[in-house]
Amino acid sequence: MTVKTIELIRVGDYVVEKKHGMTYNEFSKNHLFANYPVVIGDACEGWNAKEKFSLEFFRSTYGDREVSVEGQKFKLKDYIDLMETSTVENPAPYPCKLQMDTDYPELIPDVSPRFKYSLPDWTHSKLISKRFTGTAQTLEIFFGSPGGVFPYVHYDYLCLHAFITQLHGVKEFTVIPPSQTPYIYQKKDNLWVSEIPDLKNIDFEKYPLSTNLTPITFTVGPGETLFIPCGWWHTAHSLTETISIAQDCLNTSNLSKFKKEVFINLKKKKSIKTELAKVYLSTMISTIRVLDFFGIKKNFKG
Ligand SMILES: O=C(O)CCC(=O)C(=O)O
Ligand SMILES: [Fe+2]
Repeated sequence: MTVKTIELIRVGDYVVEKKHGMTYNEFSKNHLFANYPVVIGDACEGWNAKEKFSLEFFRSTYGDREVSVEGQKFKLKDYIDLMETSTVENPAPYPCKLQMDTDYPELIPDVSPRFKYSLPDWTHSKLISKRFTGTAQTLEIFFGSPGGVFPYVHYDYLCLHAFITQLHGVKEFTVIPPSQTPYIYQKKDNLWVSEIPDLKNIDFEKYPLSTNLTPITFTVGPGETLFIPCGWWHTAHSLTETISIAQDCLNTSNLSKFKKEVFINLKKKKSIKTELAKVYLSTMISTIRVLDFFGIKKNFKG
């Protein structure tokens, strides 16, 4: 099947395309290894979650579960009530996230089969010890509502790739290429987070280099999946009530950058143990590259 481009979002030299019917080959060449974003129009076809994951479903099935949103604790049903009255002027706190792997594993079949574009993925491989991935959350459900703004501009922790699928509602995303990192004012202690609080209202006196930024803003709607490659700065806000699935991914295409990020974290505590950890990680990464070579080859047929 040939790729059908349905829409182009052009900002300066940058174009983010929306594509249907993309082969793995096309994705791998023009997006995964080119490290270039794309909106995939049909990645989640076949997921039960498209029909099943409604606010009503979460209210009736998990309403009494506790969620923590921006430091505040809610019962999920009370948070959903807040979503329904959220406005730009008086927004519900955001983001409300559910960790699927640990807290809602029974819902994973509803976001399966995992789409081919996000495979292979080694984030949970035994070869990559949890010591390196630490607090990285790699499969989450997000609830949002009008006025709900992601609290910071960032690239995903440890340079993982992100796939964000809109099951319901519309989100506006802004992305900035990694080449513009010198203008983003990285936080000294968290290099993956920008100091600039709001890309739409930048204080150019405080952040003079940011005049060089060319943010690309576009919307992602129901059934669409945004691929945010590693190192791309981004943020998002909900234009309507939204339910999204965010999934991270690690493979040959981002292993080197992942390793660099892990080494930066390890450098904070210098010891023989961390030096050994570095050698161990390097060996595991070489092993994954070999395994991936065969795995990726398999996907090329798709
Ligand atoms: O959908 C959003 O609000 C952005 C989520 C995101 O970028 C993240 O969790 O890393
Ligand atoms: Fe992110």
